[in-house]
Amino acid sequence: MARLAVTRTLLVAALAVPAATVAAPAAAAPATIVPLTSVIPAPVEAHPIAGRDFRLGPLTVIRTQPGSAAARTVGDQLARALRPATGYPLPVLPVAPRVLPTISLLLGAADARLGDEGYRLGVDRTGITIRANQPAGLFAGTQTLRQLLPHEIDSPTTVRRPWTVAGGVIVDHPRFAYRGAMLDLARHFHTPDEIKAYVDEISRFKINHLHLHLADDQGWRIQIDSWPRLATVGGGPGTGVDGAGPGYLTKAAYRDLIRYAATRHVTIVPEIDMPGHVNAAQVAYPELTCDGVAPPPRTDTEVGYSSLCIGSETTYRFVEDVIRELAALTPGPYLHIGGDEAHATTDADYLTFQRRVLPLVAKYGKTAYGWNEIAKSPASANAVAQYWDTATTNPTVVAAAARGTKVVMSPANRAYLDMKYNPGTPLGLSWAGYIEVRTAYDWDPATHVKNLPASAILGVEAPLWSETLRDLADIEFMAFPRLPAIAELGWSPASSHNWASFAARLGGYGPRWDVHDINFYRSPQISWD
Ligand code: TNX
Repeated sequence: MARLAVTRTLLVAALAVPAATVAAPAAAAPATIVPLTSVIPAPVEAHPIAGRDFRLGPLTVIRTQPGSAAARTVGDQLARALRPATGYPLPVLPVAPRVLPTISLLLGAADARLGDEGYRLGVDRTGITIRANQPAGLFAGTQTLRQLLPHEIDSPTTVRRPWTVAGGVIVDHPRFAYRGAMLDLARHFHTPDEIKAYVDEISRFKINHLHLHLADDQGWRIQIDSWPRLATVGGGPGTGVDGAGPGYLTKAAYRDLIRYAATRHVTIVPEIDMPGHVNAAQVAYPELTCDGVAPPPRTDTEVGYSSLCIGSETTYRFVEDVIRELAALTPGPYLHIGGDEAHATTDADYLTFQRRVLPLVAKYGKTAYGWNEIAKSPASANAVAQYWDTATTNPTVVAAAARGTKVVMSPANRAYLDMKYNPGTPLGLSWAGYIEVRTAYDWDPATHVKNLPASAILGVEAPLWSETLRDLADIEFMAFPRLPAIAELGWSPASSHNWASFAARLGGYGPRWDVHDINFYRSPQISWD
């Protein structure tokens, strides 16, 4: 009986692909087929259709929209993602002979409600078609497709097994326009290769912004030509927490990162934190203090003790130079100017500073973005405020939203990836509490803050501060699996929110991280496959 069923399965599989592929030495492993409903973040609609499974084979080709270089880039990336494990050549072509099994990536004629980032993915026996209005949607669709293949698809070496995708249709588009992650390069520098590796992982969950915290008390991490000592001194030896995180991005390295991220449809958001969190800048340039005396370098994790000199014109020359150079380097729309924990700046000085500095960001063509304290300033009306408060009431932010300020939700007790999972977590901090996976998942960005209308919410972001982190393995341990929880809050419809469903899908995702050596936290809240 069992043997009969197996024979029948093989026969069906053989009939589904052209004769040449049947000879492929692929049928050794069991034919696990990933359900269409297992994707993270959960798609808007997933309709399985029995009997329409597609099997990738050695003759499969990837066909991309003729004339579109961006679609071609998405096709090339998909091929590079699928070649190592399958061992198939997967050529990327503008046209494909009808007889060959084909993965088509096509632009245009897609449903309007898909917007710029949505896609429709159809799977039947002859091929897979992803259709989108824009290349970003094709990219999102290919990330979904990767999750629909067996987890061994992420193996860096060839695995002999059938590569079958369940038949049916997925229609998908994001809930929020802004879905972010943040890395803190100031407390410990992270190298361009580490940042790129993080971009690879977060873009799989349709995160579309990476915020880089480039300056703080312990270090300055971006080259600024008009103030060169910021990087050479502020990013020099002995900088970072415990003096153990030196380094900075040259302009060339920063531009290269922007290009790399753009290919993954991730926009870089640079942050220079001010008027507080500026000790490293003041060590490099003592004229940025009110008494002109350089403070000692700081390698501890205190916050709230430094301030730019609000009454000094040197301050505004410095700020404008930095904003001008950073704006010129950055194609994305946002420039983050920090503004948090300015405890060494008086309230009046804080308002004076923001009245001058928020308009400077607009002067250089960018939308100003800052931590939620900027909502205190009337000049923040056209800005974006990043909500890191742990309270669910904040009348200042609600009033700013009424003036037009948009809000990105990063409540520290939900979305901060540097908080420990539990008291035993070896890395991380706990000032905002312990954040297990369910705590990170079970909240709604649109209703989290009392009286803050959903229309004010631009999206969500998961910041990862680096006081306790050193290398990529540390980043991975804190980000995964909580980053996918925040990504789902940003992408999936509120109506799909369901802990049991998310937990099951996450459990199924674990082997994907295992197979390419991601150091994720095996939360006891999840039954890992
Ligand atoms: C608060 S949240 C900070 C950072 C720290 C972080 C550590 C915010 C805007 N400021 O300076 O690195 O806590 O969790």
